[in-house]
Amino acid sequence: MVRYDFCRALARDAGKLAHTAFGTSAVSLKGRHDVVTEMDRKVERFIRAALAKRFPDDAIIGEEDGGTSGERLWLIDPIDGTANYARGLPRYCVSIGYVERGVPLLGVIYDPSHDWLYSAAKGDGAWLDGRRLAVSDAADIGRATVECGWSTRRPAQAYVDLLARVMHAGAAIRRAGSGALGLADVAAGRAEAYAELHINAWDCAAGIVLVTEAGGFVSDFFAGDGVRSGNPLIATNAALAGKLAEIVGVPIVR
Ligand code: LIP
Repeated sequence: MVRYDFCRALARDAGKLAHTAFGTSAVSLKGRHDVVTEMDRKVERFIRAALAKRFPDDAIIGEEDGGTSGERLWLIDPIDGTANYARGLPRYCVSIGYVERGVPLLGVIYDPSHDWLYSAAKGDGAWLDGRRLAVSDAADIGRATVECGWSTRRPAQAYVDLLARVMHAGAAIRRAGSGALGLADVAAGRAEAYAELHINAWDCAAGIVLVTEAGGFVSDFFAGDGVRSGNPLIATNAALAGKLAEIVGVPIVR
């Protein structure tokens, strides 16, 4: 598991770098409510350089500098939850996913604010540091918490309609600004589901491996052109998969 060991150490090192400018990094806008900081770009360059040196034939796609896909592909979000990071809110992470021939194999998410390292490799389980993770076993949507990720990539009304469906189903909603940490929470059983009408591959590739290795179910994010164009996403447990698929309007696979 050379790549697994390497990216766990790399995510932690990248997170330590990110935290040196927590809440103080220069901020600019890529679009409405789409924040980027100087440190986002610096951390992505740091991660790219390390991966390119160690695995020169692998492809890399990152949120800030893009890239082209390949059989061996790293998907990087240098700072997920940038809007929180920029304002000094301790809810952000480094997310590194690895996909081989279209199959998500590795996921590492590092939360520098808590020094928490989430990691998962296909077939090896999902972990928070040394603790094994498992999704919630809740089966009642009326007792569930569903994090509904949001961005301006879909119309506001579509998001409002999603919230209405989730709440009318009886669930509590959460929106905490980091899709990767929202997926880590599902893997850790801290939320029953994560749903988003559109999310990018760099945001969710690592979290998808975490959730499935923690016994959860996800929608087929990598179908079609998911790697380059993103897709809707649901991540939840077996008991609620059908209900979430109905609420969000997206089929769920394993
Ligand atoms: C985040 C994504 C997610 C969205 C958040 C935020 P970023 O990405 O993980 O899709 O719900 O609002 O956009 O921009 O912080 O890396």
